[in-house]
Amino acid sequence: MTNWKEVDDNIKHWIKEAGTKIRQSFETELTIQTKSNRNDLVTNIDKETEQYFIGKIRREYPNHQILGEEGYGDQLQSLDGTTWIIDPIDGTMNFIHQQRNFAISIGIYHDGVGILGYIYDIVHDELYHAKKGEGAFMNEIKLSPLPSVTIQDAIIALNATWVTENNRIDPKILAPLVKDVRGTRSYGSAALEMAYVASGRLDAYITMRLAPWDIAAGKVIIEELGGTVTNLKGEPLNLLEKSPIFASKPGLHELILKKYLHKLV
Ligand code: 2AM
Ligand code: CA
Repeated sequence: MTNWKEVDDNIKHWIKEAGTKIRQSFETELTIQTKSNRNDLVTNIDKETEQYFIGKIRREYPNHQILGEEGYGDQLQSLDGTTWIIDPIDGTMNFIHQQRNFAISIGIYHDGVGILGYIYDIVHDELYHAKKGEGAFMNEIKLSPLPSVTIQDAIIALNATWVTENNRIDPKILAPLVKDVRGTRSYGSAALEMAYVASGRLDAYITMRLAPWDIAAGKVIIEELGGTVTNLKGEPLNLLEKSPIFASKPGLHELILKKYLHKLV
């Protein structure tokens, strides 16, 4: 049996240590490479941070599986057993260009069920964390269950890409939502955008194609607060695949599905 309290203590310690190293890297020159396209970036710090976590996990928990964005973990066939899903830096473009608006994201699942979630905003020293059934926190502040909100009063996170010509969604579907809400924001880090839904800074977040490591932690934290994380049709996510994401306060989720997203085929 896994001692989740011990896992929680270990992760918090490792995340803070990794955060300190990342902050120190601001003083050094980054090695930057591209992956799938010229805007899909990775640095030596992304790679070193993932290797740091994997080294720690392998030593303490040799029977656990690891899925990491930079590929130093395992090739997962299923979510059976305990699985760590890690993004060493979510928002790498922001890390490189802005030195802010990026985060470490770690979710731990047992037999496919989210147990622990951590999103660490290194620059602001804000650690969002949750354990299933035991509450969600920002640092030591307990977060409140998410209340509902009307569309007119909502601030949603949405990238402008999705209301212009693109090859993932008809821009006519989300443009009316953008007009109807109080405001839109785009931070460029899925993990932080989900942490902001959890903390109430945002009311919902919609995006078209995220990987499991972008959302594994955020899903645990938001769901612990009564929020909902699905694909754009309101269906459950498969954490072994890339997927569109719709994370929201509870009542708002149904309102947006019914009024705007039902047009998706
Ligand atoms: P990353 O920085 O870890 O790559 C940017 O809008 C958000 O989308 C970030 O969370 C970013 O994560 C993620 N992202 C960028 N390119 C992606 C890709 N090709 N597949 C999945 N997620 C991606
Ligand atoms: Ca990343």
